[in-house]
Amino acid sequence: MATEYRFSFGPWNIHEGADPFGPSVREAFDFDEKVGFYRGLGFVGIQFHDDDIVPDIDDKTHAQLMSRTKTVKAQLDNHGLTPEVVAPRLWESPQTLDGAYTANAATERAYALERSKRCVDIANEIGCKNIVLWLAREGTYIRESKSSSGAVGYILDAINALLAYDAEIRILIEPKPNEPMDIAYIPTIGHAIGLAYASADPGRVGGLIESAHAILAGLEPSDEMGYALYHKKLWSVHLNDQNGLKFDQDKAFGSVNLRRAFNQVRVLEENGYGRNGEFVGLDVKVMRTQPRELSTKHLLSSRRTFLNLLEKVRTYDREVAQAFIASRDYEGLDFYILEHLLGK
Ligand code: 3MF
Ligand code: MG
Repeated sequence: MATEYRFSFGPWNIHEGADPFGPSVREAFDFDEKVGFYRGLGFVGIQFHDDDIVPDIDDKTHAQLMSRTKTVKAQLDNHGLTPEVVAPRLWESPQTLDGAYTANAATERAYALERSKRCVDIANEIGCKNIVLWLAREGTYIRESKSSSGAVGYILDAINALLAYDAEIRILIEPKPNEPMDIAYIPTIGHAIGLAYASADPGRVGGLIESAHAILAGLEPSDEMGYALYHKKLWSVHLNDQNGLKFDQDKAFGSVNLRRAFNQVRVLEENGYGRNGEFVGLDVKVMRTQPRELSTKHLLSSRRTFLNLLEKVRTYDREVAQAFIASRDYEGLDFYILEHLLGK
């Protein structure tokens, strides 16, 4: 039976176009409008930051968090949407200037853990077991400011504390090698999976791979995915594209390198990704030049590109490929794939 893929994105993927050099260029869609777009674009899953669900979390009581979460849950039910993941936003508070779990100040590390526990409470209330940790500020601008070995211990302590806080949640580490930090402590999926095995409950710690983050680490995203799939730890993906080593671009999936995108789809498909309920998540940004009423096209096209490439994965002739492999004619295989992708 062919996998029926389910797709997700986060509300931040519909945005106003601000970048570090210029302000917003489009009026925002409010959250209610955004949740209304999902089904029409072909998406059934929604990714969240904790404060996408409850704005200004730090100023609210537990009762207020739960009440706002219930409202959002009702909206999701109305639209037939599943909350795929919830991620604590640990990079905007004045208390995470020096990192979150790895801040040098104990009070700041305590804040980060407390905020993460609130994220778990929100996830529970909305009916989601997947907590994503994008370790945005766990790293350094200069090496001498922290202990790199000690930092690993701090991150692991936080993960273990969250596993102990809730017996059901799973933690998905989303590695990224840089930005906002000069250098991050958990730059690749190999690092993340090392932490998973060192944790108090390895079966509940896995990863989320973003294509652009792997590319920024100088790595091939499909191989990174294969590595995590072997360990049965690829629990989500953020598909997108990236034009070389520069700022994190979050371009539409396949828009820079179609063959690299083809190989991500191939590895997911060949390893049964999605059969245990995993979503095909996107993390894409629309171009700053795009008019507001056309500012969801990157989502539509990224999903369509996945499906178009899926057809290419399902229709390339394995016997032909196998014959090239058996005779070690990789030049032949290379050209066969190119012609297949070009529809020849
Ligand atoms: C940063 C990212 C983030 C994370 C998101 C979920 C804005 O490079 O990719 O998206 O995916 O915060 O943790
Ligand atoms: Mg991402």
